[in-house]
Amino acid sequence: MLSRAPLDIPRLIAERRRGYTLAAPFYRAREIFDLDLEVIFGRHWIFAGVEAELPEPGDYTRLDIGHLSIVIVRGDDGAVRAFHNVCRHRGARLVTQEAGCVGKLVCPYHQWTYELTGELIHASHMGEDFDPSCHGLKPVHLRSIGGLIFVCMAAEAPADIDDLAAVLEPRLAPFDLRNAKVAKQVDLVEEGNWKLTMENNRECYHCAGNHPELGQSFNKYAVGFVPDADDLAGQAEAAAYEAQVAAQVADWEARGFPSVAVEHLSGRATGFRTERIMLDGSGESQTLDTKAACRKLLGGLSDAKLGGLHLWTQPNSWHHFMGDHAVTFCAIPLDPEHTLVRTRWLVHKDAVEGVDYDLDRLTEVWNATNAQDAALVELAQQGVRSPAYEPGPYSPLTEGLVDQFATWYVERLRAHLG
Ligand code: 3BY
Ligand code: FES
Ligand code: FE
Repeated sequence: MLSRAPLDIPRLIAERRRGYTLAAPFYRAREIFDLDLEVIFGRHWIFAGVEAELPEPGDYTRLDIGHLSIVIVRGDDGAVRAFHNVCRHRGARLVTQEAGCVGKLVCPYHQWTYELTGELIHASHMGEDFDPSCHGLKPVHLRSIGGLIFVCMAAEAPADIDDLAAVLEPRLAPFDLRNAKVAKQVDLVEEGNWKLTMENNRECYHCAGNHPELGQSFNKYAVGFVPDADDLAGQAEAAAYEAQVAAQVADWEARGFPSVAVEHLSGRATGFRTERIMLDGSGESQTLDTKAACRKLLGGLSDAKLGGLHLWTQPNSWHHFMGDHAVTFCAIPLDPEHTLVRTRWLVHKDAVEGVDYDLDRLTEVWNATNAQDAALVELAQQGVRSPAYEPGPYSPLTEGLVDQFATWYVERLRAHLG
């Protein structure tokens, strides 16, 4: 049998050069994938979904990340909680459906029954000495920030989630996402490592060549493009755009919509970046004609021309919040070379399909863009499988956020390994 020396992960981490893509094993090796689950997904705040998918008490969703499985459920008191999806009897998987609505959580194996608060309320034949109060479901940390659900499976969760909450709550408040509804959810499995999915998301270097639909609603300058030093026409165009942005941002801020960029992407456990960017055309939405896709605006908004509030979080999400709808994206590693990208489109809870919005029009830009991104991620994965692959340089002009992602990732592994 062929034997292979174990991967020297600390050496691979030490050898990572800032400004360069990661070495191939980071995108391929089972050992590193397992470490990613343990350290990155097991100990950091992960974007898990939205409150809007759990409108009623008893509504739950299951989220599997590798061998980790959690259930997120709304209690009778209206609070949303998360638990490890592991029965406290003999450890069976408790919730087997992806989503549903229940009165109690009942284990299919021997019917141990848990309250929606995790408390064990029924376990037959366990004898007199059995103490149900010691056998409640194991809780998972959960924070809802403006209706976005973040979970952390570590015993002690990183405290800097507070910074994300402080920045984001006021930005998201006008959209009232807790009372929105999920108009559509689409799951897409990308044929690539989760880090290639995230790297692809963190740059728009690829947008001009690949995203004609997305290109209708925002241009390269809106997402960090910087022209080369000798491109004088580009420099002038960028300067004109910057002036327009400054005026627009000042107007938004004056009207009570925080918009300036806030960036804490690396050097901390809970990395994030947010900025309200200008949209092209009528400036309302990421639709083919740049006009609102939903007639009923989110929250109590009266003006759709609010640009797009972007949010990027390490390690696994990105979002666009507009006056008429919001789109959230959640990346979940499936195995070293496959990643689930779950996209949710949110509209006002009273918006009626076919009356206030047309589902195809609402979803067409990002359905097209996601398919294009999936094809690019697959190409990248195919490339890193070749022995000819070696870490390549990120563009200092347009791929700064990609470098921040890779840097954050390596920092977190380094912090864990000591
Ligand atoms: O969704 C994003 O945030 C980035 C920027 C534009 C393209 N890309 C998918
Ligand atoms: Fe759940 Fe037995 S394993 S009731
Ligand atoms: Fe893309």
